[in-house]
Amino acid sequence: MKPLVGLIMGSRSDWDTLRHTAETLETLNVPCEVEVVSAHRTPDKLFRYAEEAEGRGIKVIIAGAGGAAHLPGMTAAKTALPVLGVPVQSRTLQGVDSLLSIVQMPAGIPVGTMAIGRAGAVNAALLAASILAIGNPQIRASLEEFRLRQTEQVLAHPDPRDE
Ligand code: RP5
Repeated sequence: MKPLVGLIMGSRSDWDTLRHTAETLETLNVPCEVEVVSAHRTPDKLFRYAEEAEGRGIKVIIAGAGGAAHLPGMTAAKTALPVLGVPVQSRTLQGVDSLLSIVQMPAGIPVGTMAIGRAGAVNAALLAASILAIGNPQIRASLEEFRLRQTEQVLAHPDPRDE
């Protein structure tokens, strides 16, 4: 299956967080490509990636980065595809730096900013799937199934003391 989501991250060290995005997309049967693309260390590659993604059939880009996290914003500046940004929890500032770098885009170039860390990584996959589901009944069905299972799981274990 041709990838519909482009999952990029600033460093291999971001994979611990962004693997939750890849795993959630896999659960939903949404094909994705995964690549390290750094705004700072490989700026030319970033431009190429953002310019070529749509032509390859990518519909949504998820970009995760930490610290001075320019990757989502710079990617969004070079493509008309929707870009979702995942702030990676940094060691020094616990990801508040990443969050503010990603969320505070000046008017004109939007980045859909998610929560810091794992929650944001999972939700980026779910939001990308929701966007894709507009024109794809299979992905819509996968999303509905995911929510149903989640609800059932909570209802099946109401006592927090149970294992
Ligand atoms: C950012 O710098 C990356 O997204 C990563 O979160 C952070 C640290 O990168 P490494 O020094 O671990 O490669 O560009």
